[in-house]
Amino acid sequence: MKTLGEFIIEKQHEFPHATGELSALLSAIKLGAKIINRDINKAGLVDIIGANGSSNIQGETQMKLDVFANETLKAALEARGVVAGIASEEEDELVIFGNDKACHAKYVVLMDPLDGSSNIDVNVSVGTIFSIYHRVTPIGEPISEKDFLQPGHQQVAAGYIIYGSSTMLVYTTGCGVHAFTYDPSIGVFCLSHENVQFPKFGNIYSINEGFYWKFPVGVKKYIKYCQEEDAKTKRPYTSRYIGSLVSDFHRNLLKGGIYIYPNTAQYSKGKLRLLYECNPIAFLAEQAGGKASDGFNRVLEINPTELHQRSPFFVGVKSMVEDAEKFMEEFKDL
Ligand code: P6P
Repeated sequence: MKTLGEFIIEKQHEFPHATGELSALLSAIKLGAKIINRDINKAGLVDIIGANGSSNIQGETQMKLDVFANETLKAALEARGVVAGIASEEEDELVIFGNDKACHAKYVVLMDPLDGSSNIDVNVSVGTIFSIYHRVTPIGEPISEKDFLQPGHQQVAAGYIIYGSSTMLVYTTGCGVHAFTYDPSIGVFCLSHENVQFPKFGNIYSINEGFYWKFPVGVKKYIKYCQEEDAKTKRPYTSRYIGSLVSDFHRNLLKGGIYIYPNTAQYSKGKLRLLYECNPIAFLAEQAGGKASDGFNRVLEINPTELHQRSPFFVGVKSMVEDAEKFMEEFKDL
């Protein structure tokens, strides 16, 4: 059994200019994940948090779990002194850490502290997504938005925690994708999947077909392609959609599939956030031999202009994403 901590230290030499700071950062995320995991598992036992943050059975004012997750990760990251600041789905503006180490900290972190949190009340898996960059502002100067508005290919590390039937932490530093399963009896994440790769072929497609009539024509054509009978390409594919990006991506990573959230009538630029949902998942996908695009272009090459900007997202088995892109290209003018 190899723990996440041991693995990070062991792999530290793979990371250029390894000074232990990235290891400390990943350990902060690990600590935050353990605390969030504890409270998510309790969510079924106390007065459920839900959308209104009602009080719990102890009579305390219960934070909404996604707010709690945000505060927990922020505190864990600030305490280590290796992060200059964060951007989060739960924060309208970027958060510059005030401690005196922050000005000299090397990294910035972007995160979706609890993606899919609306699923908690119905006991469906949810996740934390994180993305790590080197700051671009010189050490010693206060960071600014430009430290966060970097294209995804500049990521130093990225990953997610999935709070499901078991809790897993999956991450990459650009040297493969590695997954760790939490053992609550001893409070450690243990290496369970080293160097995870997508299967070469997949037969699962994940999309909210409720929006079918408002999808781009290329997406409609790809959905029908998935549903056609063709023994050679093992179609029809299976439709699986949990409504939790981390859960759908994790299943597709292990079993072989594609996840699509295109632009729709409600979300003209797609629903998912580029910086802390699409980019980290895209980094993992490419490291696992898969592909991630906005339907036309590589997600990791999009130059961000706003912290919370959205993007259409096609991610999964390389051949499946390429098939979908072919339909998008063929019908792009319709
Ligand atoms: P819809 C959760 O809110 C989320 O951001 C992703 O985790 C998930 O894949 C998607 O939105 C679900 O959106 O519109 O299908 O409910």
